[in-house]
Amino acid sequence: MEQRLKELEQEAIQKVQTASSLKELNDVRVAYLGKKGPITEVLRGMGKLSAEERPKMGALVNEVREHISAEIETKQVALEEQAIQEKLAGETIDVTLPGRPVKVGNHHPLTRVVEEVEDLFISMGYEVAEGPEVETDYYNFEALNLPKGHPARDMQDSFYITEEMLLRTHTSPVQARTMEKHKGKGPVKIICPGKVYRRDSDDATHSHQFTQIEGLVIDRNIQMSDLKGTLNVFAKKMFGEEREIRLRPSFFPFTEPSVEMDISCKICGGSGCNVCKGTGWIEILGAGMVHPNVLEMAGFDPNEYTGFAFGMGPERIAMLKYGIEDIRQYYTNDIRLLRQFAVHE
Ligand code: FA5
Repeated sequence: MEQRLKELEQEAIQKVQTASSLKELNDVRVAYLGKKGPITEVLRGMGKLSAEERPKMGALVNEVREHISAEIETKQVALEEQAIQEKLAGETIDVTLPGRPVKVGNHHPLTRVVEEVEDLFISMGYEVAEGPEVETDYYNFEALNLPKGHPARDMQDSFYITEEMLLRTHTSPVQARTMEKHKGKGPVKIICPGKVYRRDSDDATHSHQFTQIEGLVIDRNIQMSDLKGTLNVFAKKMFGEEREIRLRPSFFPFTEPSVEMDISCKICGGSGCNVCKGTGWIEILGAGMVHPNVLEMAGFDPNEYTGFAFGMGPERIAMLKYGIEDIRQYYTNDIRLLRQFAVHE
């Protein structure tokens, strides 16, 4: 029996020493020291021993069990330490490695132009106003001196939703809405960027959905010279100090007089080229003095107040600024075009 115990001790200790994980070690513990293990088995056979041998053998069994337990404990500490070291090694960070480059998005060229125009006008005391894209016939046309059946409605072919509702064809309805809110009291100084929709056939310079930025100023003694001065500041800030502007007579039912503004061609400096079709000038916006009928319909007294308004197409402006040749490039979202506008700051 003593011999058998010694063998079991040797065997168990060898297995403890070769255990490579805490689980394996626990399996050894259960196998040798557990209730169904061989040592317990030996204890059970002690009944057959003589009275003198029994305490001797009992002491030996305890000694073997303690020895195996002590070995297991020592191994357990070693395995736990090893596990910690492995975990630490796995989590080591090499702080000297170069960082992984983070791909940063950038603003769409149209967003950039809109924000640039907004910032400029905010710096001149304007507020940014907004209005709905699904608009009533009243604000899109009637409140702008374009009653039903007016021939000038044909200038802006429209997407109607019902008889009275349509997708706005320009940002000018925001003028009428803002003036109404002021209840006949000036001053009003707003800029209004937004999407507009027209039943135009898409080509290099036309889109059925595009962007406009509207400007409106109403106060006492506002004159055409204020409009011209404002547009001059705008043109020079957006396109450069050397650029000239030219106002040409035009027609809009909601302004009187009405003008279109041209800017001197950046490419040829005014001498005439393909881009400006040989004229030296490129048209970028429509503008004029707010029509007295429009003031009156919105609750302003035209004898007390005057104002000017303008509406520009940021697509056209961004084309000129960045040399984009086809308006459709804004909407196809080709990442190669967009990447050219990455700002590295
Ligand atoms: C208007 O829409 C007037 N509401 C502008 C205005 C406001 C005049 C206030 C007076 C006072 P017009 O239809 O010309 O005007 O459009 C203005 C600008 O929108 C044009 O100069 C052009 O840059 C742009 N635009 C017009 N149609 C399209 C289109 N289909 N695609 C892209 N841009 C367009």
